[in-house]
Amino acid sequence: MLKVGIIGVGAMGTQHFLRIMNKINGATVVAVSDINEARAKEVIAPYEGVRYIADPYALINDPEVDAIVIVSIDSTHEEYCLEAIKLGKYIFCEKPLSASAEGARKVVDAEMAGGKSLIQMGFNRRFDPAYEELKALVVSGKLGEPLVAHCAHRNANYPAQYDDVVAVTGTAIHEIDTMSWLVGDYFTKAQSIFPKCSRHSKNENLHDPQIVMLTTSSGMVISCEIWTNCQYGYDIRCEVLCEDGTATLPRPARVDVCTANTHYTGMTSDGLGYFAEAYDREFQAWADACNNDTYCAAAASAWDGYCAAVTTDAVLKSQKSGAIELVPLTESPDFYK
Ligand code: ISE
Repeated sequence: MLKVGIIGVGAMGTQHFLRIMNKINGATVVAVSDINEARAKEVIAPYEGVRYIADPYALINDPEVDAIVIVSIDSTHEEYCLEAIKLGKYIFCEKPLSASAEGARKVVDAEMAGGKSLIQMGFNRRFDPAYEELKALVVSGKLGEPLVAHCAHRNANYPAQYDDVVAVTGTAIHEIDTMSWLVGDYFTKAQSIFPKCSRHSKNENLHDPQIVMLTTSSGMVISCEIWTNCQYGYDIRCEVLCEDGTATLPRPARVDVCTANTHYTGMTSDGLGYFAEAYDREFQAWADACNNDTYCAAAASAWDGYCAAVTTDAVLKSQKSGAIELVPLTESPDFYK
């Protein structure tokens, strides 16, 4: 039984805690750390034997803890990964790997120096059945070479502090990792475009929606619309244009209603619920890999986390310059192949 320690039990960390306790075979949570002690204690209260450890470093070093789940604030991911790598413990790290490409590189270098792949990144869409099907079709070559893709990532409503930086490092980063995985290529150019801003944008530091344009090393162009306060629901779209046809991500099945000369299908605003199956599958894959003392090849690695950070850095640079920025990426080192 894999004994897990979780750092951070906010909305997503709590869901990960409950998922491991109730749905994942071969894993259980033995310790939780969070700056909000009262909240952490409330989350673990119904579960016997789960300890609250105030200091995240003490949790990582705790002898009972075999593996760490990092769901704390973004700026802390890098330091907790580095500490767990020192101890050779397996890590599940929510995105981003670090707040900067430089920091992400430090983590990759430390992991390579230790000689063992320890980090699985929380890029959950790699475990979503709809995305898996789309990728399988695109890589099968049945539709010919992929040329262009259009993605949209829409959240119903975001907290007032969400700004242009988090819209990239927290939201656009999903499109960045997903598309690089889907087409099996890395990015060489990135550009940020700010269209006319919606009146629903909650502060002057958020241009909502915004467009991120990406070019891959093979020349594919990918447009990503990032809209964090679209109001109407959680909506994820992806269409890939190939030489001999197009492939589009299906939307989740919902009841189809006809009434009063209207025809509609419902939708959700809950992003965690939308991808619940993907989260379950990524955690089961992680627990199985840790229990077999191996690494889950289907998951995103620290190198993927690094590539995403280099790309988001270039997008942030373009937000300021307005220009197309180079993404300084290369093929992955052999360690990650
Ligand atoms: C959040 O962190 C997620 O991971 C969600 O999937 C995404 O939709 C949201 O924009 C992010 O803030």
